[in-house]
Amino acid sequence: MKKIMVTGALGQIGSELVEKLRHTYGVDNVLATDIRKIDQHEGPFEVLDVTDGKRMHALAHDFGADTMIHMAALLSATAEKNPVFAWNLNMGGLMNALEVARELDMQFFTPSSIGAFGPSTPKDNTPQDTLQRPTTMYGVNKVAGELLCDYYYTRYRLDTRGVRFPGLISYVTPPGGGTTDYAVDIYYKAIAEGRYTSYIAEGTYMDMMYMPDALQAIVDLMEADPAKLIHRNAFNISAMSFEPSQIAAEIQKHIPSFTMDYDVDPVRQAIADSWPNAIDSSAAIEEWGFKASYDLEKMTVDMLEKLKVRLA
Ligand code: AKB
Repeated sequence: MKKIMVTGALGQIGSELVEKLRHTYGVDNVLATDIRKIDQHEGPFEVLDVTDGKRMHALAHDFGADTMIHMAALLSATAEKNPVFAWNLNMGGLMNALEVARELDMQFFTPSSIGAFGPSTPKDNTPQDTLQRPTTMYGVNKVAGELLCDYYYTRYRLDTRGVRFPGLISYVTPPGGGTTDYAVDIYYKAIAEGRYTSYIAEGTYMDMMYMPDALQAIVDLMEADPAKLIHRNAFNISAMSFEPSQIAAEIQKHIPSFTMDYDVDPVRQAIADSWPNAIDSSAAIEEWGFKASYDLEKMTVDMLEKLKVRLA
């Protein structure tokens, strides 16, 4: 049985991922770590600042971890507010996690993002291997991270794997500081207030995915036959691409009185404008069988149903 250490375990992806991994591999085989402390946690939990490489090594060693899932990072909009801090956390944390994985011979996963692309990247059907000249600190971190993971594989044969996540939508843990967060907020506001003001302009397409598909993708990639992986790190994966008025229209099918207006945030809009409209996931489909079960319609039904219960 795998022994997995997760960093950023209380974040948007981490909190649900830990639950899924514990369900799959056993509660005691998954060590959750985060810089935040919480009073109650079901299963092993340790406080960890990922810039502290020594503590990361000690925790992984003492737990007997054979797999590192490194999730701790600042998202795009927050990184733009404090680029130096973002570089130190995103790159320092990743470097520490890779070094710990190398020293303890662990399998390794870390996510990249559609943020690793920039304005000169082809916008539609964005290829797996293409021009990557991002204009955000987050994007610079993600490209550097992709290269670093490739480097650890070619130089040390460390079993590094990763995907480029699109915007992730979930009813469990809200995201913080991302550009795609509007596509989560809109569901909360639709139920709580019956209206939403979008900070992203009409006509701005971005790739998105429902959280259960994202979690399954991590497990599937980590379990994939290494002989079939040509890319290993930074696989394009997407489940859908839409712009704000399309998600609003989908919500209106269930809440006819729902309305949306716009108050565009120039910083997040500029980031969104620099990202692709829709990426091509065919390398992930061919090399390890990536598959998404939720499209916009199915996700909206589930989000509204689950949120109604949660917000009641
Ligand atoms: C963000 O918006 O920063 C993230 C991402 C696409 O990486 N959700």
